Amino acid sequence: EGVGPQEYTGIKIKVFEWTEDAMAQLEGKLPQGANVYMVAATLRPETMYGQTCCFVGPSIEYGIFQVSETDFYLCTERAARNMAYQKIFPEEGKYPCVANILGSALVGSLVYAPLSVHKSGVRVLPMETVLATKGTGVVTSVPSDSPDDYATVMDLAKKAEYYKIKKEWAELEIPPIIKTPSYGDKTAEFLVKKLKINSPKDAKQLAEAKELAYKEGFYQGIMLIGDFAGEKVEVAKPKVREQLIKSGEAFAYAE
Ligand code: A2H
Repeated sequence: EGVGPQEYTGIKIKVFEWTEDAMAQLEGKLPQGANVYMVAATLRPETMYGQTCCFVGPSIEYGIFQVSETDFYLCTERAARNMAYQKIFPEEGKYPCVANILGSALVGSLVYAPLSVHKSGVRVLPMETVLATKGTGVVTSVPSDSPDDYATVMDLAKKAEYYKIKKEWAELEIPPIIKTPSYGDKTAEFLVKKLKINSPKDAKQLAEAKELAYKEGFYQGIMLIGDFAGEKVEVAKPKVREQLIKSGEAFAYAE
């Protein structure tokens, strides 16, 4: 990536229904009433209204790390270690792990994505292209504005049986979040079609789409939803980030 640190927003996505598989693996490892948050690293906090699912790498190993008496973060160990040097855990350099779990065991869990229009929750779904070496290993899905996310949800819906998921989990409504002069109000869909992207594995075209979407969204985009509707993305982005951090639904995370 570019020079200097990447300033992510760590979005706290609370688990409120584990899969049976996850429940069996976590049995006895979490205290009664524990809050577990999957932490998704994003560069686009202003798009969080459009979250439709939460991606994990099915073969990535995650840890569950204790941040307070009652609260736990689910992410890669690598990310937890970084967080421990950014005052995210109470004791500098410490990130107590209470359990490990494979991404595939989390697929199907019901989670609450802050700010999302889908208030009754979204599902954890598999994304093969999640890198264990970047961010937290958890990626929140915003198919209106991320070409990767759009290509992935389309593929998941098309091959639901193969992925062992319910088709409808990948087919939550995609609300328009940002409008731009070149791509309309569904930037990702527009670019995926324009660049003839057929699969989440079309890495080269997706990289191009990502670049175009980011530039146009950031410099030309206007918010269509939320407290900053009508404002430029450039202006709204730090405001949405601040709001999420103030409400305790997110924190700053750099790497
Ligand atoms: B972004 P950079 Cl709406 N593996 O968030 C693969 N992708 C990852 C990841 C990982 N381990 N960790 C984070 N990401 C994704 C929103 C979004 C993002 C939108 C549009 C573009 C976009 C919703 N998904 O990213 O390599 C996350 O997806 C394109 C720049 O560190 C994160 O922001 O530059 C972004 O990639 C971080 O990518």
